[in-house]
Amino acid sequence: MSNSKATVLLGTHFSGKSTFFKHIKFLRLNQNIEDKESLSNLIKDNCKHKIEGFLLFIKEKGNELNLTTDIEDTINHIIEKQDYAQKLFELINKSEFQKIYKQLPNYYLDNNKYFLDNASRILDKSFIAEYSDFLGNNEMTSGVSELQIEDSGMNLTLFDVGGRRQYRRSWITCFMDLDCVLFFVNLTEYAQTLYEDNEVNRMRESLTLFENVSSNNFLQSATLILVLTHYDTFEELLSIYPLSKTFDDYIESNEKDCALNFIQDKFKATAKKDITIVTTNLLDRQGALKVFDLMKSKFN
Ligand SMILES: Nc1nc2c(ncn2[C@@H]2O[C@H](COP(=O)(O)OP(=O)(O)O)[C@@H](O)[C@H]2O)c(=O)[nH]1
Ligand SMILES: [Mg+2]
Repeated sequence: MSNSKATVLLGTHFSGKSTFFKHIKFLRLNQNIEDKESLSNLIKDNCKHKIEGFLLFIKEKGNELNLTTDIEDTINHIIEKQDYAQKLFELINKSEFQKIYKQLPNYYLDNNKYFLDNASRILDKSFIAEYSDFLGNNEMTSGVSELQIEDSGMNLTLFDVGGRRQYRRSWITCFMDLDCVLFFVNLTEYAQTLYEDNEVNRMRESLTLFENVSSNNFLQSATLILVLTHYDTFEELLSIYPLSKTFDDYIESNEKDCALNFIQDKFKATAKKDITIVTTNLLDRQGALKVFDLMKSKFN
């Protein structure tokens, strides 16, 4: 048996492919973050951009949310004056404002939660990005990135690819001689649509894509692992955005893992070959290692 193994990471955008790739790169190559200053500035800009989008969204929903005049005025001030300092920190730390935004599905989607929860630290003058910021921030992947590592006596190659529709054409270039496909699905995407087409639910797109991948002729001999990510925010989101809004065949339940089982069953039913499923939180290093170890166990 060859000791060279190749794995591709597939899935729609924001499903966690690059986060997993970053973890493995850092853990196995013992790398440090290069150019922390540029990264810190980039994260600051992304944070401002995200928060502005979030505040605009809240402002638009103003009446529905029963915002007080004080909160409304503060939001207007921050947006108009681009004042991402004291006023913003005061606002997002106000318990009455927290009660409002923590009830919005948007808070749990994309990486809004990371940016809002960490805004005071990130927007502080002395901010220097840490490993957790490197993971929490996201950059869109367009081309194919390759990582070669040695682990447990094996030469492992990982390919990370772009998840948006326009980048999926390049996926096929990585499909030759693969041993494993890690197919990433963000569990919170049932409440989202695609960036490319806001008429299409993201989890439905994942289901179609998963079916195509599982029936692809080039991938028949590869092990297929479904990696369900964002488990940490999934539970919180379920309580404010019911799964039955997306899947009308889902019967709402208070049972902890009912929604998770329902989603797993949907993917199992579409798969055209055997699959293994793992559920994880990729912001946690152990969460990434759980996936990595499972993948390696398939090579033994
Ligand atoms: N809360 C949470 N965030 C995650 C998880 N996995 C990835 N993310 C975040 O989701 C965003 C998109 O992840 P990324 O790996 O860039 O997705 P990709 O488009 O599939 O490469 C990043 O900001 C990550 O920090 C997870 O399990 N839980
Ligand atoms: Mg990516």
